[in-house]
Amino acid sequence: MEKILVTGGRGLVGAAINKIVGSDSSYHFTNSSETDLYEYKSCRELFQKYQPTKVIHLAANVGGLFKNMNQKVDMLEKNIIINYNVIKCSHEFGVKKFIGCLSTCIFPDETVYPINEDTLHNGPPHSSNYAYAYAKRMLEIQCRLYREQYGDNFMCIIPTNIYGPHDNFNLNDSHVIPGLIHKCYLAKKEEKDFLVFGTGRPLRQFIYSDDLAKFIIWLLDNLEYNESLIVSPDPAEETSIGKIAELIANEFNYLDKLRYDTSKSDGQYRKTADNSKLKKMYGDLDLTNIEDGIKKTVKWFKNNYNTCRK
Ligand code: NAP
Ligand code: GFB
Repeated sequence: MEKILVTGGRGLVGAAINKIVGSDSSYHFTNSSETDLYEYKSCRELFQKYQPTKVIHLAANVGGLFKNMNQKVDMLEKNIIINYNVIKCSHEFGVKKFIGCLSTCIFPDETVYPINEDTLHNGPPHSSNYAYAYAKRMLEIQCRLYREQYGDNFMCIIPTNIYGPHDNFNLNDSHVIPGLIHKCYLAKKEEKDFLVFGTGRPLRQFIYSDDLAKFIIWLLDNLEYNESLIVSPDPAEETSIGKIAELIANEFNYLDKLRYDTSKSDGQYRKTADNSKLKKMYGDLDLTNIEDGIKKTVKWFKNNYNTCRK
């Protein structure tokens, strides 16, 4: 009998997976109110209770550029602790498939673009998020060591920037899309400028959470595959922050009040990722385009304003 444990189960990605498989009783979606994964004892009790055969490990201390710049110690320590606990328990309880989550932002800043899965450790990450980046790189190392020493089927996916319903819309800690959606909503309500940080020039590849969820579920059944895998749109789908800001402003009919605060950091200019390994395995990715994804996310935010994370 399969038992699939999803850590971070009520977050952006966890909620997207739940939407697809929620009625399937073989899945258990855990969260911090059920188990604090910083505590090894609590983590072990969770595994003891559910005896998972597969694990989708999403739980992490997550945030956008400004949270990463301002909370480096937490971003390193909390992520290292969570990952250590979950992987150690996954081995102890004989989990036969483990999928952890890295990010395209943890790759070397000075590298040949587009990045691919083999370049992860070829240089230091960008200064803005090196704490989170090194914690995530240790996740990849830990999975690799368990594969080499014990033959465990532990792997990592490497998503690019993710967005969609159930994201964290907090103005200080969030990623750019939820942050700008919340900002534009408030600016229009208070008849103020819609202030976008930085120059708007940096480039990003964005993947809608429902699309990422589809690939994670597909990978779960692929027991043989256990190497790191980039999950992103094509490099040509790179979008500027300025274009994102305009798409969001248009959803609120507020383009004329869009302004830039260039005193704020742009962070990494680009982190273009090569998704050819995924395309070779999966075929047509059939991704949600950025216009539709933002439209759906803005609609969800407006409909869930009172209860969403902000
Ligand atoms: P998220 O919405 O913040 O969800 C992360 C979840 O982790 C939260 O829901 C939280 O649960 C849980 N968590 C945090 N600390 C915990 C603890 N001590 N014990 C138990 N649970 C804890 O993040 P996400 O965007 O879904 O990210 C999922 C994964 O993708 C993460 O590993 C992240 O690093 C990775 N990733 C994200 C992005 C992105 O752009 N969002 C890009 C690349 C990779 P509660 O809600 O119950 O507190
Ligand atoms: O999603 P984001 O915060 O993180 O995007 P990164 C930052 C980019 O959006 C910068 C611009 O160019 C910012 O100047 N931006 C403009 C804003 N206005 C805002 C705003 O109101 N909020 C935010 N957050 N950005 C993260 C990594 O990098 O990527 C994390 O730091 C994580 O570790 C994530 O991996 C996926 O894409 O720059």
